[in-house]
Formats: sequence, structure tokens, C-alpha cells
Amino acid sequence: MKTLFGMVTIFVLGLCIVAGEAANPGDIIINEVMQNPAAVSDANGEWFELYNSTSSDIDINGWTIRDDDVDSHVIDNGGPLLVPAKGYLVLGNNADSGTNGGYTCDYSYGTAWYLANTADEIVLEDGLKAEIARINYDGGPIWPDPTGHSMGWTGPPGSYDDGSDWVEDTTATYGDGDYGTPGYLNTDSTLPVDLSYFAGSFSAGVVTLRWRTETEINNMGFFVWRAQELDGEYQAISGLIPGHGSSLEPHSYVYHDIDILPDRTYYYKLRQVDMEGREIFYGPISVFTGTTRVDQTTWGEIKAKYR
Ligand SMILES: [Ca+2]
Ligand SMILES: [Ca+2]
Ligand SMILES: [Ca+2]
Ligand SMILES: [Ca+2]
Repeated sequence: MKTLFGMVTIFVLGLCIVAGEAANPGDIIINEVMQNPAAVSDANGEWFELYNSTSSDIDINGWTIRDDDVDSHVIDNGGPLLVPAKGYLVLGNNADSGTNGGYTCDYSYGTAWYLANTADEIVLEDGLKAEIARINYDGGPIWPDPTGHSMGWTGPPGSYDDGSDWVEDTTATYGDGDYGTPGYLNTDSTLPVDLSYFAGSFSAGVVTLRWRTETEINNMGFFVWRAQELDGEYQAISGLIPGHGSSLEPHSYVYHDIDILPDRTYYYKLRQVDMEGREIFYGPISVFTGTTRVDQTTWGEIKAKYR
């Protein structure tokens, strides 16, 4: 029975929405847009990023990107173009990272498709011409109107086309110096939780992990992952530790790990999952299960890597 369950699980995880099959609005999100690069010309450096909110890879080969005017392009990758489950894909007008501002372009739609610097639309239709994703940015009244900075969606789920939920990236630079996160998580503003503390201690045969959030947005909760080497294989050791959904109040969490051996160093990460299935890992921190205290990594040290 266990084997059967395992096979079923593998089968389900292996599912992929292929071109021509129906997808649902919200499965793919238009997550970030660089409509007005500054480090390179617009003709060389426009791009936008898709995010797959589902647990299955989605093949967008044969899908259409268009606006409400003249831009229209059928994606022809010569084969599957997968947006990975819970992952990103970047489309741009120039796949040459030597001249496009220095990002990795997963698919180039070519130079006959434009992102206006004022108002424009990005519409994504699946192989059945059903509209899966859309944004209508306005060039200023409500949406950001950046130059040399991308604008990124910050949630909550369902607000994909709400300009007040899009913010200019002022944190992360790429390639030649423009701001944006093509191909990976949008910057701070999108972090679903503001984690202010994460530390572990050992006492009386128990490792105690404590962490604290200052704010939470659509936080379903946390899983504790552990490895026995810093770069080792991390595995979940807890069930879901429920979060507080959306909250502007601080919240403290604690988890006790009793499945430990003495005189070992254990490495812990927090896997935070939001209501839409997005996930972020925090850590690792280390805890030594010996009688003498040794150096332990603190959240303050590792947080510096994220900010
Ligand atoms: Ca432009
Ligand atoms: Ca420009
Ligand atoms: Ca356009
Ligand atoms: Ca991004």
C-alpha cells in the first residue's frame, strides 16, 4: 500500500500541463516587468517574468503573448517551454546577456513586441486562447512608472492586475546595474513574512528553535528542515507549524527537536509557505548538541545575506 501511494504521488507530481490543455487564470502570474531599462536601450533590454503558482510544470509553448493593440506573438520554442512548478521564467526581446543588460533570458519573443514605458498591457493566453494572465499597467497614476528599475507584483493572491500591489524594485541589481530580479523571487517587498529572529539552543537533550515574525502576509506556516552538514541534504522534520495568515502583529514560534544525538552539529532551515503555495527558505542556523557551547550561527548573521 505504501508503495502504491508512493507511485501515485510520483505520478501526480509528474503531471505537466501541456500546450493545448486548459490552464486556469492564476496558474501563471505575470510577476515582474522591466518595461524601461536604463543600462541598455529598451530595444535590447525589455523583459518580463512569469511565475508558476501550481505544483506542476506548465508548458507555455504555443501560448500567445499580446497586448490590446498591435503586439501579438505566439511562443514557438521549437519544443516545450516549461515554467517550473513554483518557479520562474523570463521572456525578453533579446536573449543575448552580453547586450540585454546582463540577465538570463529564457525565451526571446524578438524585437517586434514592445513594452511601452507609459501604459501597456501584457496578456497571456494558453493554447486554447483562454486568458490566463493579464496586467494593464498605466504608467503612473496607480502603477509604478520606473526607469532602470523593474516593477514587481507583491500580492495578495488575486490582485495580479492591481497596480497598487506592484512596487518598483529599489534593492536588487542585476548585470549592468539596472534593478530587478529576473528569474527569481522579487525583493524584500514581496517577502510574505518579516522574520526578525531565528535561533536555536540545546539543553537537556532537546534542541529548541525559536523564531519571530514582525508581519505576515498570507502565511500558511512553517516547516522545520534539518541536515547534518551545512551543505548537506535538508529534510523536513516537522509537520506544518501554522502561521497567522495576514497579521501586522509580532508572533513568536517554537519547535523542539528531540530526535538528536549528543555532540553533533545540526543545521536547521525554516521553510515558509504562503497561502498560494509559494515557499521561501530561511537559514540555515546551526546548533551543537554538546555540553560545551560552540559558535552558533545567529539569524542576524544570515539575515545579512538576504537583505
Ligand atoms: Ca519600453
Ligand atoms: Ca529606457
Ligand atoms: Ca505593448
Ligand atoms: Ca523576480
